[in-house]
Order: sequence, then structure tokens, then C-alpha cells
Amino acid sequence: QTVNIIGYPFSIGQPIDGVHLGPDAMREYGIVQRIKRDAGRKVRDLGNILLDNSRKGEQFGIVKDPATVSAASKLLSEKIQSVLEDDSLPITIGGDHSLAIGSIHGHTARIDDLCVLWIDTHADINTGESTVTGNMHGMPLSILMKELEKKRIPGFEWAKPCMTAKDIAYIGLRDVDPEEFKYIEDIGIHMATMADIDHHGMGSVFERALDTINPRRDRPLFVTWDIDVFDPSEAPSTGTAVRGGLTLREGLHLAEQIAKSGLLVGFDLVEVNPKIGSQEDVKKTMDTACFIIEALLGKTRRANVYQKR
Ligand code: DIR
Ligand code: MN
Ligand code: MN
Ligand code: MN
Repeated sequence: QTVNIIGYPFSIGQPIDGVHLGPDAMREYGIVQRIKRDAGRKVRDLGNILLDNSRKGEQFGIVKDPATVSAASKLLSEKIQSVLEDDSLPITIGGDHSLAIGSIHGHTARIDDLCVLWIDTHADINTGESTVTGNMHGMPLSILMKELEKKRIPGFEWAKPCMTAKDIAYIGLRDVDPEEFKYIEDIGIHMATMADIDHHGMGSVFERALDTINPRRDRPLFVTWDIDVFDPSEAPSTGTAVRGGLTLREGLHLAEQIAKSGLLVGFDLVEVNPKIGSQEDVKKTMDTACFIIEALLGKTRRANVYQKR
């Protein structure tokens, strides 16, 4: 299956300049070559989606620029659907995490019975009522979840809510807003926090997450991976870094287990911001991202050989 890289150069879901440069920075760093060489996969780079990435100052309550976010997400959903039509594996490189609206919507439109792992420091399930920042990268799940349909902000009518609590699990949380926690509990989404990873280990946390959303291991799996789930020592160049995150080894184990499941149908890697930190910080962050992308695509630490597929 050919890997199709989609760049999503978008930063309007959050306030810090630079995250829209993530996809091109990753290309320049060599992501395409690394996937070919180290993961042994066929790759096609589809380039960047052409997005309106200018701030209009439009607001719904305190939510910033929802119409711009909606228009961009719609383009991604359509792109994902056309890639899946081709029987290819789409990977979307962000860009801020509001892109998950488009990527998950696009996947559910083409793939029956999809389930999702949300790998992040943050829960990204704020609604127009609960958001403290007004940043839409903290809100994509409130657009996608059927249980929150009544609390949806307007402007996303093209994207019918397509997920329920039994379709999604979190891994890596450590900075959840109180109102978000209420939603998660009310709706009943499975969450594995950093504390759970400390206590049980990543292997067991991953199996439990799948036991919850994919007990027979027969549902296609989509992964949306926010680079800020890593400890800032591994991924400093991101907009909302929080100490106490994943080590590279924990991340690799998770990514390898996901690949080994054979269920993966697509994924996102988001929130790499090449304008944050020193050159060395940026390099390290992109290196971490490359490690994870390769592992999700089948590279393991057993030996520097790969299976032909
Ligand atoms: C916070 C931060 N919960 C918000 N969210 C972030 O703005 O709603 N998500 N940084 O990645
Ligand atoms: Mn996120
Ligand atoms: Mn995050
Ligand atoms: Mn325990």
C-alpha cells in the first residue's frame, strides 16, 4: 500500500506563528527519504493542501476564526476521501490539531466502523461553552462527537458528527481542562493518562485501550498523534509543551504496537512548529516525529531490515 503524504500548512486553530511551516520543514528534514529507506515503504508526496491561512478576526463567542478552520478542514476531508478511494494510506502532517476534524471526518466517510486513538497531552474536546482560550485546536472532538452534537459551534454543517465514545480512546493525557474532564466522564471516553502509563507501562495501556474500543481487533484504526504528547526534552518545538510527557522509547513502543496490530488505515502527526526554540530544538522535534512516523509505518528496533510489502 502506497503511503500518501498530505501537508496541511495551517495555524489558525491556535495563536502561535509557525506551525503552518511544519509540513515543509519535515520534507526538508527528509521525512520522505526516511520512510522509503528505513520503513521500506512506497511513498507519494501529494504536497500541501492550498489553504486560506489568514486570520479574519471572526469569532463565535470567544472561539477564534471558526469559519476559516471549517473551510480548511473540509478540504482535508475531501482530500483524505480521494486518497482512500485509491486504496492508499493517507498520512497528514500538520499544521495545528484542528485538522483532525477533516482527517477523521474523511476517514469515517470512506471506512466503516473506524476507531481512533487520540495520542496527546490534551483532550481537545472543548466546546464553545467550555473553551478558555478560544483556540480551535483544543476543540476538534466537540465537532466530531455525536454526544456533543447539541453543543456544536455553527459553521461545520458539512461534517455530520461521526464518532461516539465507544469509537475513541485517549493515550498520554496530562493537561485536561476541568470542563473537558466532565465531558469525558459524562460521555464515557476511555482515557489513559501519563499516570496510567507510569503505573502500568505503555504496552499494557495500549492493550487496554484496544480492549475498550476494538475488543476483537477487527475494527480499522486511525491514529491522530500530537507531537506535544512527548516530553519537551524530546519535542521542544511545539506550541503547548507540558513537562512530564512520553519518552521517545514509550512513543516508539506505542507506534510499533500500533503498526504490529495491522489495523492502521491512516494517521496524523501534528503541532510541530519549526519557529519555536533553537535550530537544535527544531531538529530534535522533527527527528522525534520522523521516528514515530517510521515506526507507525512498520519500522522496528529488531534489526535494520524491513519487510517488503
Ligand atoms: C487547551 C489547550 N485545552 C485549549 N489545548 C491544546 O486551548 O483548549 N491542545 N494545546 O493541543
Ligand atoms: Mn492536540
Ligand atoms: Mn496537545
Ligand atoms: Mn492501577
